[in-house]
Amino acid sequence: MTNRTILHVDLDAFFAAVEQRDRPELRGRPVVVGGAGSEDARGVVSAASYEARRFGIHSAMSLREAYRRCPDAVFLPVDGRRYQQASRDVMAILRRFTPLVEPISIDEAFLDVSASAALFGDGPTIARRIKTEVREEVGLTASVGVAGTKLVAKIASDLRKPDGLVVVSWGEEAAFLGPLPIGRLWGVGEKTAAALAEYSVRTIGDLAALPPDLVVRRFGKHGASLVERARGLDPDPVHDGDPAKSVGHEHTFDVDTSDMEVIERTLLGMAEGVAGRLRSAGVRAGTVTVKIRDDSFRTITRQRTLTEPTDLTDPIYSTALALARPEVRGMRVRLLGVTASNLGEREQLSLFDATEPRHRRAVEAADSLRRRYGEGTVTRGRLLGAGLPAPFERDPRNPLDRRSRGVPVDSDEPPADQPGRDTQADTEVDEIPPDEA
Ligand code: TTP
Ligand code: MG
Ligand code: MG
Repeated sequence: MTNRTILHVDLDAFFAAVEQRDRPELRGRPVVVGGAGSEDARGVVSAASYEARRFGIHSAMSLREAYRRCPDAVFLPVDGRRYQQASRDVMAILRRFTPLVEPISIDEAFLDVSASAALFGDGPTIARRIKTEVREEVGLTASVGVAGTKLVAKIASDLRKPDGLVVVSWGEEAAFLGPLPIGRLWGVGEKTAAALAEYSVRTIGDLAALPPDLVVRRFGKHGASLVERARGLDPDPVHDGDPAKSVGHEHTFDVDTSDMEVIERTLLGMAEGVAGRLRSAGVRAGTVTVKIRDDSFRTITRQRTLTEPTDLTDPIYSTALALARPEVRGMRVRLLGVTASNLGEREQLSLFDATEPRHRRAVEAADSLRRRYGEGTVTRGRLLGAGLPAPFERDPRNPLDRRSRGVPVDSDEPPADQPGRDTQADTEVDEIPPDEA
């Protein structure tokens, strides 16, 4: 395998750093971002500035505990929109140096700059330029790891935070990883670490030195890849583009139904859930797809490209209904699904905003109530008592939701083929997802 140059870039104390950037009086002070801010007794810490970390405050700690540790800290609510914008600004800088950018969370990404040397210089040179441009243009500091693999680059970026730059040369991976505690290796959680301790493994180097067949006997296949990683080997390439290409909900009825009222309410509930997730991700969708399965497990999908991208319930619902109505006539419906795809950033797509501002303000107020008091707080009258799993909970398996709370979505999806055109996917007869089989 040829040598690759991979960078891992991660912003420092991201949410807190954006707050300090925008309010200079907070610089140098302990800042804690989380929940709904200081009055939120049940919330948890999303981000703590490095000044706050000196008091032992860290992400996922309860706000109550954070307050106990440092009552003088400034407690601020999460303001996802500003963090998303900062995230997009940073991702745009990264794309100057290579198209091979893989965002893996709101504040971090992998870059493969192997082919960028002639234009921009070697890995460490590009890393320094990225740090400078992010500081000067976005006002944030980033820590960067440079290495021949994603695994080593990621561990390296974390090592000298904040404002760090750690370079691991080709061939030095195992030596670099060796002295680090075993818990830093991907795939080693508390349980694996405890089990490895029985073999006196405390550092990554201890694991690399174990006979592989012993590890495989104890940990199976997982063990083999653990040893590989401990030796610095990680063939995973940088995946460009955005894995989050769509947002969808499906609902399987307890009893198959041909009741049009039930079908409509279900589509409405799903459209509402999909639209809410689009808004929380700061994206709009250009295409709506419905999926319909009947009692004999025949499944069809129908798709339509919207005349204008949207993140609102009504256009998604009316499109889904128009697509579903002719199909479900006389059918006993077992499952319905609504998916929005062809995603693009809000700013990019809306050359002009056709939505009445007052309506949008109402929608945003409802979103903020839901964020504060739970998904079920604001529901359309029509959905009350519908017996639906009301909130259509967020799905952590979906990359959009997995990266929730200010999700970075940098969709490179090309524009829709032809506005208003319907496309019909083939009928699949035998596809039964595992949860239904
Ligand atoms: P991280 O990169 O894990 O943390 P960080 O940027 O705050 O601090 P550093 O990288 O310097 O160690 O996460 C990025 C953002 O994601 C973080 O600022 C807030 C958010 N986040 C949460 O909301 N909850 C969490 O539990 C974590 C870990 C992060
Ligand atoms: Mg970070
Ligand atoms: Mg991060």
